[in-house]
Amino acid sequence: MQKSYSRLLGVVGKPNTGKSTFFSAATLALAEIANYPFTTIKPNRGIGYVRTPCVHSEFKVQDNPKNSMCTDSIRLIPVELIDVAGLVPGAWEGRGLGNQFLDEIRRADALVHVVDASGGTDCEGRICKPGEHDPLEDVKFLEREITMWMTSILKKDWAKIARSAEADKKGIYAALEDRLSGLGIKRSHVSEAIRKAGLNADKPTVWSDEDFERFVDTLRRVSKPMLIVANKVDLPTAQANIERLKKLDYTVIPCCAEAELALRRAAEKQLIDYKPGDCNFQLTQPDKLTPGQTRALETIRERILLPNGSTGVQDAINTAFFKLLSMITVYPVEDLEHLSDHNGKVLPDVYLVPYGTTAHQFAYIIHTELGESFIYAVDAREKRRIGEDAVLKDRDVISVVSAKKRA
Ligand SMILES: Nc1nc2c(ncn2[C@@H]2O[C@H](COP(=O)(O)OP(=O)(O)OP(=O)(O)O)[C@@H](O)[C@H]2O)c(=O)[nH]1
Ligand SMILES: [Mg+2]
Repeated sequence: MQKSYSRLLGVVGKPNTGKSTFFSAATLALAEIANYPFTTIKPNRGIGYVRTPCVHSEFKVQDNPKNSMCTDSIRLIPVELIDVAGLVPGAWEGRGLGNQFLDEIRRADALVHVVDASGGTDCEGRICKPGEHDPLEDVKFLEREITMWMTSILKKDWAKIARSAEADKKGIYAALEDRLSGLGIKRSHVSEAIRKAGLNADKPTVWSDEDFERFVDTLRRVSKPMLIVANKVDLPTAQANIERLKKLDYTVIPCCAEAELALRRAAEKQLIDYKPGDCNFQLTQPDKLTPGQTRALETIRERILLPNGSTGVQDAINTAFFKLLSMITVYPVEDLEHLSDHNGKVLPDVYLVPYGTTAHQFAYIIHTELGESFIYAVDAREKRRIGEDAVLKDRDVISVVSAKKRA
């Protein structure tokens, strides 16, 4: 498979909530998991997958995936995940393991906040009586940590930034884009945050402290969109908390990371037939399982998969890309008749691109040269030409016609 992971998902939260378990389940990379805070110190990086029904069955062709995988008509598109150390209140000013871990998520496009929904770990991740800790507090705390971290980066030269933005006509968008590019924050994020916070972009010098705080908080929401993974749903105290978490302004995904990890490992050993995100599994080699393993798998089926529809791990990754980041999948092909590339590989690649991407922008995403020599594109489903400004749709199969023949 080709290696091009342009998207990064950050797995964040306080210690001991199951971040590394979620990460391992999603990537099958080995990460240390233990029932105490700060098990993870160095961040873990690995490859997880966005799951989408492949277009090959609709077009009635056999595909030869190159930049992704396809099993049973399910396309799995690689994305990078980073599992960082747990954050404790005050991390932004150096508490716990400090803010180096916030720095690890600079490049993240979106965040998955893993919460211990059972309320069995206190605000610093120490074990407490299940139900004793309120996970809603963890959501507030994490928002504050990230906002304060961004504030600390911006605050020290804010007066200078604001003055020079007004003086040299460069404007606040360009000034902030320069200052924040290291955090993966783009000009579009800055302008959206200023608009949503209702601030005057021409006069940043007159923003009050309160305006500045509102701006940074909005910028956090816009540039690091987040969903809540309500983990440990297998524990009895989780359900009531999940209902309460759902009242917050976030997408909440009930999850049992431990169950997903067990299923993925069993599938890897070919003991069960299970794909990430499936609502059920089949035992393929029941005689190879011990009675204990069979019982554990059946418990997962009855307590997690059947009532919840899935373990939640795959849903979280898909929701991050399709909902938080509003991405779509587009399949580029060169030969329209065979839906293949120039080597005859059928539907080799699929790209995750933001909704709103035009045919011309898509050509640039495939290759700068293809963008530069773009003439028009053809929609393989409708078999018709589309112009450079045509906005692509999810599951489009597109052939770009350019002035130059691609190497
Ligand atoms: N009951 C239950 N326990 C879980 C689940 N997921 C993880 N755990 C347990 O929670 C504990 C912490 O898991 P980790 O994955 O190490 O947590 P972490 O958030 O990475 O912890 P730090 O690295 O210390 O920040 C371990 O004992 C896991 O087995 C789950 O879905 N249900
Ligand atoms: Mg960990």
